[in-house]
Amino acid sequence: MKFRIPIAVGGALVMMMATLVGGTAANATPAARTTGIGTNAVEQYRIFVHTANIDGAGTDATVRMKVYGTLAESPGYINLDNAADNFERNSNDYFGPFSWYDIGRPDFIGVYKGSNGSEWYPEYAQIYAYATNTWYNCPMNAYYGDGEETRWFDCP
Ligand SMILES: [Ca+2]
Ligand SMILES: [Ca+2]
Repeated sequence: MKFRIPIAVGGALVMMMATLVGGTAANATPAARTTGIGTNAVEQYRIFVHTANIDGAGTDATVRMKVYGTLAESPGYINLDNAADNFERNSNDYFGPFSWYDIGRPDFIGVYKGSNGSEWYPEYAQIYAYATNTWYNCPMNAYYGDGEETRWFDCP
């Protein structure tokens, strides 16, 4: 797991300290819609996951994802679920849109799989940022066993 040290200059440091005292902006749930690009602006994102076309790759387990960006992080681990039977073999699952404080460029993701479903083999995930109209690719090619597990993947 990687940790980032925020670089603050002058007033930005004061604002950051105020944010830390008053509540963590990066972890609060944004109320507003898109207001522009930059720290503390609220942006919209979508999450895409492709499960591999391999025998037994699909699962019904709970899956959650946290997106770590160059500016901030998604507000905790986002539960990835919709009306479809998600994370089946060779399936494409789209989630969102989600409103988060601007995370900058997606850097890496943390992906949690619960123990309430069988093993899972996701091939890759993509994070879509409406602000830049860009899909950011995060290769996974990871095998999750039956148990509860969190793994991290770069979005190069
Ligand atoms: Ca499923
Ligand atoms: Ca579902």
